Amino acid sequence: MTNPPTSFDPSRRRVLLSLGSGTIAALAGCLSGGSSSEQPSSNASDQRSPSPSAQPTSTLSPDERVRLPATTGQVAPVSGRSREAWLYDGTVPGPELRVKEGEVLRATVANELPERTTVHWHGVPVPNAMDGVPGLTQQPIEPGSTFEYTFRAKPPGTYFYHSHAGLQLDRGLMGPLVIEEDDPHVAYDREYTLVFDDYLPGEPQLPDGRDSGGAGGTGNGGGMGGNGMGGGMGGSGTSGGEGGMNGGMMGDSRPSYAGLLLNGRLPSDPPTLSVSEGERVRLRCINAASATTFRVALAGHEFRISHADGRPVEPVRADSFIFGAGERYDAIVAADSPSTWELRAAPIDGDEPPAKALLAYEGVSNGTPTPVQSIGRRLEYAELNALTPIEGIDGRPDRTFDPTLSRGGGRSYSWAIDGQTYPDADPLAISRGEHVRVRLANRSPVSHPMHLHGHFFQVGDAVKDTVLVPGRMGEVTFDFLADNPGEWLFHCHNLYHLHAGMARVFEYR
Ligand SMILES: [Cu+2]
Repeated sequence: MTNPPTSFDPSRRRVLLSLGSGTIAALAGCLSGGSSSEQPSSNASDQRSPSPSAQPTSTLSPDERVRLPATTGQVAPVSGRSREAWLYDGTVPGPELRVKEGEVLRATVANELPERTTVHWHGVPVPNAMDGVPGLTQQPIEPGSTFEYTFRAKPPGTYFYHSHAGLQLDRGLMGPLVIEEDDPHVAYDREYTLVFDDYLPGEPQLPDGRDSGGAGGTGNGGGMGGNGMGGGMGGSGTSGGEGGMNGGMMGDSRPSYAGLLLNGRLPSDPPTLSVSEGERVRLRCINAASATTFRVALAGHEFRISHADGRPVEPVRADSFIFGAGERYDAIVAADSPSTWELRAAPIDGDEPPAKALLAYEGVSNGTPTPVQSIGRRLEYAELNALTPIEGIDGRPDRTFDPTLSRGGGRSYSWAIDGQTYPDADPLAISRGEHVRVRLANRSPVSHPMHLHGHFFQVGDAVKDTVLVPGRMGEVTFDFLADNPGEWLFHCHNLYHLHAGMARVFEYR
């Protein structure tokens, strides 16, 4: 059904995928689907407080079905030091889900965890009832229960899926989702999916010791209090509070991680990306970390950035790029330098050793890999030109918001948008069809990767769903079209900031 890119060998690619992301596509069954274009209907008439029986039913018949068990299990990125993690289908990252654009995906999530959970399809503008925000778009899935997420996979692009309950993402509950293009605008011979992550053994906690809060912390309202033991973040004992920047960025924004992972592996045991001389390789880079911004560079090669957050851009050359939690970049690499080279992803705000992969040419003896010598020329947002800009947002916006991003007040660790900490925050009311402008101003010293559910937005000439707002008075303006009614979370994708209140809801019917 799809026309593969020139010189593209699907059978070969499938094998490579198993090397690339740790697991092969786990899509099982392939019912020929009806192609009704309706969105799934929902019996959740009041989505603000979904009823326990609000399992949305879908009139879409699936082309692809996958069962996605969420379980506890063991991971051992460092051999001999196995630790408990929470996993989709037993792996970190979870299985790569692949569908063709326009197909209907049905994912049956089976909750075999000790806590309630949900799954969010990051970046995909799904119907609201499929968006996976507990207490907002659905009741969380109880332990021992299942939930069927059904949606039409479009537009094509590189996405990921992850738990949206509490701090579960930082236990390992995430995996890549690829919606394949019928007609890619760039040619390539093979591809790899690269999932960047920060590895935290044990249970995540807010720095003031509050626990992970189950499904409640990201939407169930109130009651964020807790009595956890000591801070899991930074090790600096930061107790939050206004202006309480003790501990600096480490204590303020991210835990002290045990390591940084690329496709589930520490830099001491990097995954190998095999290539042949003359090939063009597509790298689908996903920042699935909970709190880490990475700088990514590849020794001896230039990136040709082809997609930002899944959306096609005019290919732009860069030696490195920086991406925050939730962002994705696809890059084409011309394999024209036979040797073994290091791909390196260094944390911007941390001191863990960079995550690594090796680009290894077939037929070339594996000598010592050449490390990244310099970061060279870095990709800037201003260089991204979307091939398909968002229609309907020319000219003056119908509505403009000017939210500030800052630490919350009070004694507990909190983060605020316009001084309010979610869920104790006013919804942002908009109307269907409106052109909405959001002018973000960052009044904190740390950067915030801000993510909007259910919509892409235009930022400069790029079309994205997550944008990094720099610290120290950084400002970013984006525009979106209100074309997908519902209640949509808008939040910082630093999991600890989100859980400490840095979220709002855009709502419209
Ligand atoms: Cu943030």
